[in-house]
Amino acid sequence: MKRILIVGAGGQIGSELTRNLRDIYGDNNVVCSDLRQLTGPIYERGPIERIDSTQIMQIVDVVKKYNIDTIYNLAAILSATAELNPMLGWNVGIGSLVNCLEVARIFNCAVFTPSSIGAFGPSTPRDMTPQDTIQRPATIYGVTKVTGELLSDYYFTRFGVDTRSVRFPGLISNLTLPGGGTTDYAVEIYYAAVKGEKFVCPLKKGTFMDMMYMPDALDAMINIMEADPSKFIHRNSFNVTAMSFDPEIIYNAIKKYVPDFEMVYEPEPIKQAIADSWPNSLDDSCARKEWGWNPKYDLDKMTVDMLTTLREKKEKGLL
Ligand code: NAD
Ligand code: AKB
Repeated sequence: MKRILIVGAGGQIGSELTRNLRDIYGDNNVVCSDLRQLTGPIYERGPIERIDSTQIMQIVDVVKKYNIDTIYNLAAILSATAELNPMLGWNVGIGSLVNCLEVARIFNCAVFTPSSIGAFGPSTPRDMTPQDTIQRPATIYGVTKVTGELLSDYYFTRFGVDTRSVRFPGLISNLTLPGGGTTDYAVEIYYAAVKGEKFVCPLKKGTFMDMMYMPDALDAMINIMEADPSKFIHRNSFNVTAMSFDPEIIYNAIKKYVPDFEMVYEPEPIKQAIADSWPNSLDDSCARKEWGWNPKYDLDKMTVDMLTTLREKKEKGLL
């Protein structure tokens, strides 16, 4: 049985990954940690530790204490927030990664660190972006992601550390709100629809980006770490996607079920510039071939599930 440490477990992904990993590997085999205090039923099912992942000894102590063999490194500052404070974006993204890799090298752990569509830039082919292509991002977030991909491959080839990763698109979920990303609008639009509010869209009509529903993202993170590595040609990092849309398409998908829903456009310059530098759609055929990536949710299936779940939360007074 794996002994797993999640670093940065308090965020949009970590809150759901903690639950799913504990369902599979057992509550006491999954240690969740974050800089912030973790409270609530999902976290309290098993061990909780406070780790600032920019401090290597804090990771070392927990890895030794629980005999950890697998690290999910989720600590980062997302694209729009990092653009407002580039040094913070670099220090957290790279500090956490380097520390996790060093600890993994010394204590023989596997490491998963998500990359992003943010690892691409304006000179990358925009449509059906290939697995292996130009990566010259125009954001500090993207610079940390490309660095992370290279460092993770280096630790594998140089030291044999079992590093694996996917390039996530925007993730849509309904448990924990996203924090500071460019794709956050695609989550916020569902909350507005269910609350009966007019949605103010921070991106222009025609701004296409890849997206994915959280259940598929969780499967990606768990399946890639379980995959037979003898089939890998790539490691850090695989393109994965489930759908591509612009604000108008997701608005109309929601309007089908919420006919009086209204949206206006008020583009935010930083988010718009970031989104304009990212691909419209990814080619994820290498992930499909090398470890069986196969998402289950398209836009309509995700929309029905998001609206149902958020309406239930609203009825319980949780929205
Ligand atoms: P998030 O911002 O919701 O969560 C990040 C967590 O890291 C937070 O709980 C925060 O408290 C924690 N953290 C920050 N600094 C820390 C530190 N020094 N030590 C320990 N913890 C610290 O982010 P997320 O959406 O859950 O993303 C997780 C990872 O997935 C990041 O690497 C992100 O770049 C990547 N990713 C996310 C998306 C997405 O749409 N959510 C898409 C692509 C890639
Ligand atoms: C962001 O918008 O910063 C993230 C991402 C796609 O990496 N959601």
